Amino acid sequence: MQVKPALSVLVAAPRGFCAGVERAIQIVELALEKYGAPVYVRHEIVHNRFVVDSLKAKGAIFVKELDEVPDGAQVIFSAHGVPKAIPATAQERGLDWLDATCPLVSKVHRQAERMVEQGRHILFVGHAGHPEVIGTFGQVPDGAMTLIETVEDAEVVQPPTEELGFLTQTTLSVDDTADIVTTLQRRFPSLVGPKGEDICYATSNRQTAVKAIARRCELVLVIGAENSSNSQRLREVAAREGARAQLIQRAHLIDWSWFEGVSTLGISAGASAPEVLVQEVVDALRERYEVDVQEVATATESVVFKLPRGLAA
Ligand code: 2E6
Ligand code: F3S
Repeated sequence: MQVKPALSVLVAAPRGFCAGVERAIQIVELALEKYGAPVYVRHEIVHNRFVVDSLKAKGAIFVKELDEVPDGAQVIFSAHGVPKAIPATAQERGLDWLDATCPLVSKVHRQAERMVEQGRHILFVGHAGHPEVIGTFGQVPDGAMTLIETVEDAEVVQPPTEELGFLTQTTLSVDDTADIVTTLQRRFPSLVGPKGEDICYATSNRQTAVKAIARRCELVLVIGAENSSNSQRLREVAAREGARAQLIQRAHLIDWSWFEGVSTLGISAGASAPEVLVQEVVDALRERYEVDVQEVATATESVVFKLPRGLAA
């Protein structure tokens, strides 16, 4: 029998599902139980194909826009949040809707409204086109918010007033955001905003954890989807620590040529990636290597969010 080569595997903790993702998936599952299939979901409930396919198998129908939802149907808004116009349109159409927006995204929505009430223009740090950014822009009137994506944007932005606030997307790079916010604060000393930024606990804990393993690894695999902002940030953080880093959705997408010269591999998973997919990767590794798995924990998490009224037990 051929002897398998040795591979040391460091698994980051925390990784994978956050409280907002757990809640969003539970909302779809409970709605299916309560109302029966089909239940419509506007946008991927969270950015993970495996999660979406599992819910489809239980009777969820995923649509891009509300006009694809038939009259009288039950519709759920994804964890990333929606512009105010979406529930308003659902209401007008008499649709029954549930909101799976993560409470930490909703908190940013309320901060945005408050800043506008105070007469402030908002500098919003985030990534263009992301559904969370579209949802947060949709909380305030057109022109009340300017998107800042980079330090360069922060250096050149010319806001319409000196009464300014800043807010951020929840899934940004902690380090890049600190640079952007510092630049904004230097240019606009009276800028008001959250303490630090609005990056959520799960995003920042996962970045700290992947940093801790990446500096000890030649290669880091992040389990997550291409369209998952927090997963993309984990891959970037690992790469900045000097490891080669790859984002993969499933074990069969591993390219084994990545493993040339690798004696220590790191694994993490985005907030929308289920643990079963991490175990699938570890199982695939065991088929080729004599694997020594060690979990490296930099924090523990105990956050749980309440379900919407009407669905809670
Ligand atoms: C809602 C808000 C934040 O792309 P992104 O990282 O935002 O989203 P997912 O679905 O990959 O992660 C969970 C999530 C939902 N994060
Ligand atoms: Fe919410 Fe953060 Fe997860 S904003 S959905 S707790 S990644």
